[in-house]
Amino acid sequence: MILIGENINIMSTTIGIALRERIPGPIQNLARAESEAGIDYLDLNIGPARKDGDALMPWLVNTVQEVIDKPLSLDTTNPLATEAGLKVCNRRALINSVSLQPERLVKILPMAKQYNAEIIGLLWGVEGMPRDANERCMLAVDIIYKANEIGIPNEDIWIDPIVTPVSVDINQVKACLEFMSMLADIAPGCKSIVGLSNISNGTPANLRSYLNRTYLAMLMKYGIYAAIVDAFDEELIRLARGEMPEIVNLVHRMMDGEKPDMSVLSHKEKEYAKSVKVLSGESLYSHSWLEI
Ligand code: THG
Repeated sequence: MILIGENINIMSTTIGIALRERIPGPIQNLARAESEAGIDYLDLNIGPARKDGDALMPWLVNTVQEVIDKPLSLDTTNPLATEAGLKVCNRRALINSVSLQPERLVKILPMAKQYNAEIIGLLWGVEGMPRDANERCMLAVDIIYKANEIGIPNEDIWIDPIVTPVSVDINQVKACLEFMSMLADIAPGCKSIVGLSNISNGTPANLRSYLNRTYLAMLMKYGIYAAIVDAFDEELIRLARGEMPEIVNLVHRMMDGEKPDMSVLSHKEKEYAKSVKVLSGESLYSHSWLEI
């Protein structure tokens, strides 16, 4: 699995300041730390960057590629910022992301072709968030068709179904999993990717990783190709690297309907089992789901 570190993002207080003040040190330290933690790509998230995105993104790309040779994912909704980043990027880039707004598509797709970048196709339609797995399929087919049309092959398209927080809408959590089980059939050759930490947005900070890890194990049932993750969650990285096969097996058996005897599970197995119940909609999410 390809792991993309999420940590360089403008929402983080220290990184937000470093970006605004153009201080390379904290960003380069974080890039090194993410790299040492074992991630494969670095996500560079500057958000909407409406004002000076076209100056900020190239500065950030240069700041990071000066010290790290991993591939970069350019994460912004400002197409001018994306293009300015692509111009200076000295390796093959991943554009994060392309959605189905026509005005964005006409800018980003030719740009991806011109700079030979890969793209994340974000399943966000003209009417906003897709409501279920079928709407996601329609959006995926649409985006892939338009990308193919200008010469971007399926192998360069990473499809992101948009993970929503479990505390907001469990049906969307299930829809993402269902969509993942369909993707290989509707889009042969395309890759899959999620922003994993979205699942636990709004959850107490000390509990987020339980949901992140369990949802990743669930997505692994459908062969998830890549995930944008917290680079410093060591257990998550071990899980993704195939070093926790018993846990993954337990999660997958539960997804197939098996009801394990909770009284014989280890402490760790119980954490995962309880989280599977919440993420599959079997029990209702509450901040105390691990204690029940
Ligand atoms: N899909 C794609 N790109 C994405 C997302 C996605 N990019 C942004 C986001 N979702 C993935 N990245 C993050 C980055 C940080 C957090 C969540 C997702 C996060 N951070 C903590 C917080 O805000 O509380 C801590 C911030 C800090 O201090 O570092 O939750 O879905 N294609």
